[in-house]
Amino acid sequence: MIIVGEKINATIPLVSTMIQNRDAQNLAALAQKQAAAGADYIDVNVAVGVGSREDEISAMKWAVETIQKSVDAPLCFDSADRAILETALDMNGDRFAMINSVKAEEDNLKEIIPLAVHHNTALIALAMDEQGIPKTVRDRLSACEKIAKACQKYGFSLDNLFFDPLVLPVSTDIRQGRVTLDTLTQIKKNFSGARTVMGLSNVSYGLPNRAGLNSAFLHMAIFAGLDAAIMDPLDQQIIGAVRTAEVLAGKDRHCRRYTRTFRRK
Ligand code: THG
Repeated sequence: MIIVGEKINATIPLVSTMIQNRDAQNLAALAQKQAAAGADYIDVNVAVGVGSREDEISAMKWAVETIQKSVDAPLCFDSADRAILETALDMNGDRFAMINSVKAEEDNLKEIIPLAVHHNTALIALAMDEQGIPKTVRDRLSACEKIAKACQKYGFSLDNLFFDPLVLPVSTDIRQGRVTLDTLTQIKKNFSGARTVMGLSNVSYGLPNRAGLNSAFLHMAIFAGLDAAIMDPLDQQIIGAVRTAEVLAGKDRHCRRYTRTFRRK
């Protein structure tokens, strides 16, 4: 499984402060710790929510420069704003990267997919459209269909696409766990070559025993065809769940990663 480390995200108060203070030492450490814990990509979201778009552009430039100096892992640029993504990709240079994300909305597809083509990146596509996150599997698949058509139109290979079925809290709608899992299954069935990714922790929002729920959901999702997860690689319980699921789903030859993870303890 591909692990995208989620910790460099301005919605986390300590990280927001780091970004605003241009605290390079702690930001670099956060990138290094995630890479050492097994993150294949480092997600980068610098939208602190105060200041102008120019401020966010300047924060992204600084963050990419700082993180690149400290880790070799490719970065996953997390923004809905084309200007921010463009800045990040220009700073990123020749290194491989991932764009997070595009959705099934005409203007957004037209802005983001050509950017991914131009910079030869991987791309996360959200199973949603201009009206938001659909409640049903069928409508989420329609959004994916629209995105796949746009990829074909702009010459972006599905081999570099990661569909995100989207995760909503089961505390507000008990059907949502199944909707995500069934959407995953359908995506793998309908779009050959495309891979899947999701942000894990939203499922357990508002409930106790979050790590337990997140781990169980990860097991089910890997069985349904999940290829990548945006998650906290510093959380030992979740990393344990990843390695355990890989073994049981037949995705860890000779149980190597599993043994390496649990022998150390
Ligand atoms: N899909 C895609 N991108 C996404 C999401 C998704 N990007 C944002 C988000 N969802 C995933 N990223 C985060 C980042 C931080 C936290 C949650 C999701 C977070 N972290 C707390 C912390 O580190 O302090 C707590 C971590 C925990 O308890 O597990 O809240 O769905 N494409």
